[in-house]
Amino acid sequence: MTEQVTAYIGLGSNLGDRQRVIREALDVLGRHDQVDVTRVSEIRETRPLGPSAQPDYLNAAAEIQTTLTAETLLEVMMTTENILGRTRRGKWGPRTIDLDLLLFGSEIVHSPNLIVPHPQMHLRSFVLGSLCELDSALMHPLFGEPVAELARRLSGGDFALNPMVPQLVSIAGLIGVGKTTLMKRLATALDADTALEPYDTNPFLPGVYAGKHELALDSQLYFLLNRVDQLDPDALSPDKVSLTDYVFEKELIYARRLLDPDQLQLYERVYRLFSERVASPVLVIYLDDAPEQCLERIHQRNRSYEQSISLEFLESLHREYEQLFAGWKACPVLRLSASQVGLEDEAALAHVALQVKAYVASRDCAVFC
Ligand code: A4P
Ligand code: MG
Repeated sequence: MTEQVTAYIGLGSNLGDRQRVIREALDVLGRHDQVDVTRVSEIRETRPLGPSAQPDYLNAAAEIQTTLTAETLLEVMMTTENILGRTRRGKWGPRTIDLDLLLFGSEIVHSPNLIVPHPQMHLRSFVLGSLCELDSALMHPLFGEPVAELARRLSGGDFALNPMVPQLVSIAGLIGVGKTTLMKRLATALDADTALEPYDTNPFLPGVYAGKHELALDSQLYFLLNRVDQLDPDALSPDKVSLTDYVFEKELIYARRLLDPDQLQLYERVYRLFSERVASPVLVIYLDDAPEQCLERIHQRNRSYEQSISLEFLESLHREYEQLFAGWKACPVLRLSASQVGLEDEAALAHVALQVKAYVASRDCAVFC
């Protein structure tokens, strides 16, 4: 018999008497003499992740104490599913009961039958919400982050790893915050492709910064078309992670700041046409810092045409970025403060790289993808 461990199990049902099946699953688990069900979250109704033509789910999470090993616990969970007459229609199709082993103490397991922590729990609000209810400070042992932080990154959404789309990770944040530096360092750590912001090839940009307002539309269109080329799904690697040091939506933020109303109207029409063609990121890294700090870096790096940028301009951009990511539903947002990933801090970078890997699909994630 092994030492007592606190583990967390996710329960889901979207066929039959969902409430009753979840209660029965908890009863059956609790009757095992090496399993104690100590706490159960609320049972909540959730929209199906995956094929949408199936009934809504009921989901919950349970905290248990057990002296079983993780492997044996999984067997007990599968037997429980069978006792309850689990039926399942296809991969990610409707099922009477599904039991997932989410966490097993702080153990990290990677065997052919079992992966713990559950490899997609950090992508699912319906899992993290229930865990937060039980203990929002509960640590995810691989991420070294509390489940409340992982939940915040999802803004209530549920996501799935999908190796069939480009694994685009976009880094966003203010001018001078350190996006490009972070991108290059991450590219090495992840063996990723990069697409650099074409700021130094934009022939109109120095003029715009120097106050030539009539060049603003040209400059914005130049950036837009470059990004459309870079984010063409067919141009992005099917095998590697692709990193960019911008999000496509940034273009609208800048356009609203820099264009007059007639220019903006025209620009928005072009923007909308192209926005449907570009790849969406599977993860955004929002690198944040105080506008004052960014201005200091802009002065330090001393690109002549940037020296007229004011603190007010950076502050208003900052507000726009905050607003953009407060309501961002398209993918998880990993928020980092620039001081967290300091230039020389290799351990901090490795920690970020490890987390990024968990949000991108790889060819070897066949069990769960
Ligand atoms: N396996 C490996 N690690 C684990 C683990 N930590 N917990 C292996 C459980 N099983 C694990 O599982 C397939 C194999 O995964 C098992 O043989 C086990 O050895 P399964 O339960 O037989 O298959 P499944 O449930 O069809 O697939 P999977 O990948 O478990 O699906 P999920 O992740 O459970 O997703 N939407 C909402 N709103 N709520 C839901 O609960 N659930 C799913 C299914 C889809 N959409 C949903 C929900
Ligand atoms: Mg399952």
